[in-house]
Amino acid sequence: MTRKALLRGDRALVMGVVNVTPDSFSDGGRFAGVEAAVEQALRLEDEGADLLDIGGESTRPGAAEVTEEEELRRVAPVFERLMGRVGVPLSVDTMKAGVAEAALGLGARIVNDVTALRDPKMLGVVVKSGAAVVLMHMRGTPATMRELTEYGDVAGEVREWLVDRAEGGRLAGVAEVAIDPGIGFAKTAEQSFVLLKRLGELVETGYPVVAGVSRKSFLGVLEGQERVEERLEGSLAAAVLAVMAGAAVVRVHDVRATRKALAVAEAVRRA
Ligand code: HH2
Repeated sequence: MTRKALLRGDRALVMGVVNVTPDSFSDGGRFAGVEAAVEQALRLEDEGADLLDIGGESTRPGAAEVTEEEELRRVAPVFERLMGRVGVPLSVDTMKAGVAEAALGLGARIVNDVTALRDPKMLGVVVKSGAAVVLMHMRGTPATMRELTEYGDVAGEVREWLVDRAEGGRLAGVAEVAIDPGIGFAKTAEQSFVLLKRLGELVETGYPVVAGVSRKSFLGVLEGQERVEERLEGSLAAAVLAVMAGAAVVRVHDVRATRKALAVAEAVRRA
């Protein structure tokens, strides 16, 4: 029997973000407690999320790294409490193999790795578990990435790098691989707009494409969207553009509003 794809549906999927962190850029601290994170996850499912992405380490520019112990202390109880209570697949947003392994043992079915398997143990963990994986492009670490934005052709280089990582994962036996250009990760605002404009080139590779545009700082260069709280409409516009370019999944904070905006995009695509 073939396994049902988790990262591709008959329409674009909405992945709701649940940050169990004190310092995430857009909602840091709001859902840091276990109960608050569980409630937020259930709320996002109710709003129509197709997938839930749970993370215990902020990757905002300049963010401090957290230890594996601390990250586990944040996310493990959230997975424990959601097991059996949510109907949608859960994803763990982590760059650490130990955290991924624990979350997979607690019901996660997707590993969202912003470093695309940089931890040498991550590939083995993902293959063994049969989990799906999201491979995102970035350079350096959240602490250093703002200085690492020199590219000749950003869209071409990101595509080549992602295809290389994705092929490696596929050949090693990963059950399902999706790719993500990592908008805002070692990218200037201008480069992020280029990546969104040329997202179709990633779609052409045949891998499902995940796009994370929600509330990000590239939107903040536009008038009236400087503050994170002012970026809902821009985030929706960016999500629609990503889906019109063929993205399979959009990773967002505002699930209900995104589902409504994407219903228009889907209706136009089908018309
Ligand atoms: N963006 C963030 C975190 N994880 N994963 C993927 N695949 N793609 C993204 O674009 C992406 C991601 C940053 O957003 P957020 O989780 O809200 O912030 P923080 O990292 O500060 O917790």
